[in-house]
Amino acid sequence: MRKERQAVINEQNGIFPAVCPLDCPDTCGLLLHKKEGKIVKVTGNPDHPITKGAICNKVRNMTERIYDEKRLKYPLRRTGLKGEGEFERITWGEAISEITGRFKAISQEYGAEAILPYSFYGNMGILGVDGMDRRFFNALGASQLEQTICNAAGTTGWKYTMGANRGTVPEETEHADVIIVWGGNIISTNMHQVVLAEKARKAGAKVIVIDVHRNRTAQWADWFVPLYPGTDAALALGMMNVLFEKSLVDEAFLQQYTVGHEELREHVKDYTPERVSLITGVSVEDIVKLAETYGQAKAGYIHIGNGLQHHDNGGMNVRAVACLPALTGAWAKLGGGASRSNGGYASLNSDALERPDLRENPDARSINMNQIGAALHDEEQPIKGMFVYCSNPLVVAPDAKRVEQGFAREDLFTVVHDLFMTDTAKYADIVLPATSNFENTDLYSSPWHQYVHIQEPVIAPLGEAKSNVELFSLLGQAMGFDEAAFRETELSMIEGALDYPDNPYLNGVTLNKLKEQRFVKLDMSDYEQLLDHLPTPSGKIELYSKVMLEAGLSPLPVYAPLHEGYDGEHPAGREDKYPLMFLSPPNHNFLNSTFANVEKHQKMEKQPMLHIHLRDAEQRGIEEGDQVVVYNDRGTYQLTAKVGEAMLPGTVISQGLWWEGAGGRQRANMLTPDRLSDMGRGATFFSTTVQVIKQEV
Ligand SMILES: Nc1nc2c(c(=O)[nH]1)N[C@H]1C(S)=C(S)[C@@H](COP(=O)(O)OP(=O)(O)OC[C@H]3O[C@@H](n4cnc5c(=O)[nH]c(N)nc54)[C@H](O)[C@@H]3O)O[C@H]1N2
Ligand SMILES: Nc1nc2c(c(=O)[nH]1)N[C@H]1C(S)=C(S)[C@@H](COP(=O)(O)OP(=O)(O)OC[C@H]3O[C@@H](n4cnc5c(=O)[nH]c(N)nc54)[C@H](O)[C@@H]3O)O[C@H]1N2
Ligand code: SF4
Ligand SMILES: [Mo]
Repeated sequence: MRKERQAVINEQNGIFPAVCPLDCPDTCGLLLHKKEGKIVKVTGNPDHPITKGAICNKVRNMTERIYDEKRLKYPLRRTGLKGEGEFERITWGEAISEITGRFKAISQEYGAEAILPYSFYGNMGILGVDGMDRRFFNALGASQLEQTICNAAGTTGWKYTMGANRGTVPEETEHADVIIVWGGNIISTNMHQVVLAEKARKAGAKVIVIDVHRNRTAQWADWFVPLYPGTDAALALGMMNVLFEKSLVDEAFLQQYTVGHEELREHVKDYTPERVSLITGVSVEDIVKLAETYGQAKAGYIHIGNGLQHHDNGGMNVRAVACLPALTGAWAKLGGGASRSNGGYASLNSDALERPDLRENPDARSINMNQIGAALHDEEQPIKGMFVYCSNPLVVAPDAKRVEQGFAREDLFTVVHDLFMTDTAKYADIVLPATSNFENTDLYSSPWHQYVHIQEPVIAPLGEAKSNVELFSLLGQAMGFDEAAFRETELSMIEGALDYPDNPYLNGVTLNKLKEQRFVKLDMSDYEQLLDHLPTPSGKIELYSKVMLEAGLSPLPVYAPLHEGYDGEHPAGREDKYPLMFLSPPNHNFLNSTFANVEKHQKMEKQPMLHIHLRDAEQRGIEEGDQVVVYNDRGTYQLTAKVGEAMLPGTVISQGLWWEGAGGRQRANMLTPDRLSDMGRGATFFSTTVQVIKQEV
């Protein structure tokens, strides 16, 4: 491993192929331009069949982050109070021995389940986040983390219907003639889907955006349909009502490929356009027009975003939308169908990667990452040790004040491994410097397209930074775990991950090919028969799901109002002390909390803003540019008002996960609830109500 790494790194100048490591569906092919041992420019790789040389502004400016002077270069030990950010430099040897010493002591006194890893996908490299790290925590016997902060609700709702995370592949979508972008801001979050949709549009397709916010994508679309937050299931059911009423359904398709269409046909009679209009805020005419436009399409494609599923009823929202292409038979048309995540095509050998066999306590307790604040307050089964990597929970997890209070506990031993001194890292006892992805070897697949990538180091680690793989391998050995698994090289781990006969899509994807070509397409020969053997209990699209019934859910899609939030059918709520719904989706120039601390990206994004409707602003004496305070019982968030009509009255929106250490004033998640969604125990960030007042100066 060492030799190969050296060979690449020593090549001082030139252009090196790479892959974008960020938690973004596009997984772009990149080119790194190197001069005198430094990356001086990042461009798109024109040879990449899907991303074709185009990349976003965030990553075009990636060198600003890689070489940011604020990057952590050495291990640190806290000297000040938790949260103060005062640390001293220590050696790796000291860091490792302190961590292993403390973990051993905690295990002895409280059991290893008192230690909790907290990670997400700050770097999508699979070896570092679903590989060596898992081996370490498995062998340690630590508590397990339910990683449900992103799309768990939607995944579950989709899987009840379609069986697996496999939908329409991107290349096909340029053949669609009606494209519905439902709860996704793809201009900012999936830019190459926009390129494909634009191609379709040139050939006559219509693009419709269904969203609570006239975001960048809605501004680009042919038709923007605004609705009240969390009412998507009602809208989808209203469309189904019209599709059945007007005989715009494909009866032959329903017969052959679905179960439960007769039950659904009866059931949606309750969702008349009149009732659905009241719930959603979409006019009766628009509901009918939407259903007709979709029902009459030759090949209707629905892109299901993340927005509609970050709600109390998020699973059902996605479940309901996922039923639509089955009604019209769009699945059978080139370009038609739907996709939410296509990650299921590239599923890897997770047993080989994560080695669950190293765990002696497979029933170890599991903690939901959305409820980390509450878990850190649990006195009966206390968490005594935390290991945070590839995540920034103080900024990204809901109910941030409780999270912060939890991390502030003096009796909690916390390690954070990151590239930067994040708001979370300031609460750590030990902070460890992480390499950027361009400094390591790792394997990347895309949740959207069907190419698998390898990344090998293009520059040497900055300072004393170590990759996740190197770190957890070191820690494992220092703990005395003598299994060979802790000495395996990255390349050997990649071979293990790809050796997975259970997934025929991986046929022919090998380490050798990856090393030669940098990215390799999955074997998609099974794709044509996708609908013939869906991994649902019936093998068909389940419009009625017995499994849901067994899980205590409605077997047919239904609309349920949010716990905290209003729709037209529940107008009394509007008298409440928190009369506005607050949504905090991603912004254009950050990637979750990443880049929020990079000056260049901050400048591109300007400042944290609150979009507020003219009517709601007038009622509060708020004008454009005013400083406002958004608050509820959980916390406060200070923002600058942007007054307009970008959403229905009653909804306010602030994009982007700003953080305090990066110049933000408080954080969006100070306001968000840690309730779990109806399915998949997912996050409910967007099911929040608030009040807004003008800040007196
Ligand atoms: N630039 C950029 N790109 C990113 C990210 C980023 O932070 N910045 N994050 C990445 C990650 S991890 C993810 S998961 C994806 C997420 O990307 P998307 O799938 O685009 O999802 P979101 O941006 O969370 O939300 C999309 C839209 O849903 C809307 N929305 C909120 N509630 C509702 C609702 O109830 N109904 C409907 N119909 N719409 C609603 C929001 O207003 C927003 O416009 O993006 C990835 N790409
Ligand atoms: N209010 C609100 N909250 C949200 C969302 C929202 O829309 N609104 N979106 C949610 C969603 S969809 C998601 S996916 C989560 C994302 O939550 P996270 O995954 O936690 O957020 P990121 O900012 O992507 O990454 C976290 C950290 O990983 C670090 N990192 C990068 N590479 C490496 C590495 O190789 N090793 C180590 N050790 N660290 C590394 C980065 O520097 C960064 O600090 O946030 C969720 N939170
Ligand atoms: S963040 Fe997304 S669009 Fe930007 S380079 Fe990475 S994969 Fe491509
Ligand atoms: Mo996400």
